[in-house]
Amino acid sequence: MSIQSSELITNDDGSIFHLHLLPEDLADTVILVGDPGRVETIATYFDSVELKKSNREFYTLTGTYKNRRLSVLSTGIGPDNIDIVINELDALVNIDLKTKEIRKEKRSLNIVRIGTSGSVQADVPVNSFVISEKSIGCDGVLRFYGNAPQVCDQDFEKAFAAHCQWTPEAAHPYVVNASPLLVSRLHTEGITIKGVTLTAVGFYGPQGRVLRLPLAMPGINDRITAFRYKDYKVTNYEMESAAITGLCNLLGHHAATICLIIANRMTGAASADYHGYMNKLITYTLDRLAL
Ligand code: R1P
Repeated sequence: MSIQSSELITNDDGSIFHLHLLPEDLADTVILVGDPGRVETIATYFDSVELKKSNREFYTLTGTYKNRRLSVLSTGIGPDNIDIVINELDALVNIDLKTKEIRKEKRSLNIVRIGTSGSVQADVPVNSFVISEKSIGCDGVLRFYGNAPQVCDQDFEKAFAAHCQWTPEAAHPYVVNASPLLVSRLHTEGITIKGVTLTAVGFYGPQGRVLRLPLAMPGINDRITAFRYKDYKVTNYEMESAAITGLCNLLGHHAATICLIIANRMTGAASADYHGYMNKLITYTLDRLAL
């Protein structure tokens, strides 16, 4: 049965609606970044570039790094864009865009987000590299998918919401696991930290920042920092990891996030060399993916 055109929109050239990509444009390993400028930064390390396509905040570049074909794609900021990006990446490999029929043979992509992030633990300092072994989504994205509970750690969710006194009016947190294969490929003892990443739906109130407006959950960041579940504690805040991981788990792709800590919300420290450390994180991640 084919999917209706209104549900899976393609452009005149046959490309997918927002990303403007054709199936052949995409490598099996896709690096996601927030900033379109970071796509160019990553490409400076590539041996060759075969394709550049952009639409709105979505800029895709495909090339090779140490002979491995890779695509790099910018998502812009936030989990709403992630819903578009992951569904369209999946459609490119698992749906025939001409007939709009789901392919019988499914393909799995490796999807790795390289991002920036704020630490919520004093012992996770600025300039460290954190791999999100688990992600807590406070963005609501996964809640719109019927089979989401199958990929969620519901005991962790309950413990987190109870400890943090989470207000029911805010999207209820969901907890999802990164691909163990990608986590072990990206992790090096002494270089990276495995942690739990909190994915917020905004940058200010949703991450406990107060400028002129009061918070619905005052003191939330202190409770998040103090929360413990088994051996886990929340390490960092960003805005995309949980939606990427949750959607990839539902669709059968492998996902992981690795972030540079650029600020520490507990100590008030900020990185004095953000771009230098981001370049180190990029080359570190590319080398691990090229293995
Ligand atoms: C907020 O400033 C943005 O920076 C972080 C957040 O997740 C959010 O997208 O990540 P990126 O540097 O990857 O965009």
